[in-house]
Amino acid sequence: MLQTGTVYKSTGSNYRVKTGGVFADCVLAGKYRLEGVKSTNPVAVGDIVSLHTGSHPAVIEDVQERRNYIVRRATNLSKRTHIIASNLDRVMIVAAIAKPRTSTGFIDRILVTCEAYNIPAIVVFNKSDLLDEDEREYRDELMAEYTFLGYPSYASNALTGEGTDVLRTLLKDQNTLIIGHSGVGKSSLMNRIEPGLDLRTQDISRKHEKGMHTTTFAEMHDLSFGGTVIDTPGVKEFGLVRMHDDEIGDYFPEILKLKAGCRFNNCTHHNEPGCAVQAALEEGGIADFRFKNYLNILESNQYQPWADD
Ligand SMILES: Nc1nc2c(ncn2[C@@H]2O[C@H](COP(=O)(O)OP(=O)(O)OP(=O)(O)O)[C@@H](O)[C@H]2O)c(=O)[nH]1
Ligand SMILES: [Mg+2]
Ligand SMILES: [Zn+2]
Repeated sequence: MLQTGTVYKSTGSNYRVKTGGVFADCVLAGKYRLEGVKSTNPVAVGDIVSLHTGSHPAVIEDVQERRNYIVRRATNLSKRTHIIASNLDRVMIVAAIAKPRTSTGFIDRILVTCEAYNIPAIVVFNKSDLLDEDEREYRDELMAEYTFLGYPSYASNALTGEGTDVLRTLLKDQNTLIIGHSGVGKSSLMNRIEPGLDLRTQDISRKHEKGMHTTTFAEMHDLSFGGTVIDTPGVKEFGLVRMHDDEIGDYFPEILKLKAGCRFNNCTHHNEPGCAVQAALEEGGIADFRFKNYLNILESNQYQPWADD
């Protein structure tokens, strides 16, 4: 019998799919194993699939077209892409100013990907208890800028629960992807918001072991108050897929807004004459760090292989 279900977890060879209120362990039909060339994972968490439940394990026969997805290159300069999750209502980037530090370059690469698929994004600066006065001031500046740009930003402390009430209201009845570096407290935050989840978090005694991921696979969890969250293993870098040079600015809302004033309609706002973005930059109308991150993405874009080469 063919049933429809949602992928909650994938280990690469096995899939946990929720169908009709129960979970089924599944494998992929052969055709997907052959087709999975461009993407390292033809089936991702969040996918809606058709499955045969008559056999053990059940077999995933088909994947419905994705409403949207978050993709990154599997490794640096790799043509292969990895779909982190699909069919999302929101992306929640969890960042930390320190221990471990999250750069704005990393945040902005994820935001560019969210913009490309029109997925609303928020930024949560966790570990607020670890900040000194200067760091707190810096954090507040970043929060104000991102909120101004349309990415509401929040401060939190997963150990005390400070700042988590508002996050709970944002997660309610939505499918939210949680993403960020390893150790920023993604799983700890989820445990605070929904104590029943009881996700594994990093042992304090292991905190200096680099490259250790406490969460090892992306996994979707139901929230008792409605909605789902997808907790993911920390990502060190977020490799973008290749874009057209003059497309990148469209994924920076403040640049997109000015683009109509540029002399050339394919302006990359780099060194073209009559550029409205350059003019705004000189007058302080665009945050320096955002423009720097834009230029970095523009500059590295030429070295990226097209995903579908
Ligand atoms: N001081 C402080 N420590 C925190 C906070 N949030 C989490 N931690 C600690 O930071 C460590 C990492 O937390 P995790 O929740 O495992 O981090 P993660 O982002 O899920 O990491 P990965 O699963 O590896 O991607 C744990 O020891 C937590 O107890 C916070 O707000 N303040
Ligand atoms: Mg985790
Ligand atoms: Zn321009």
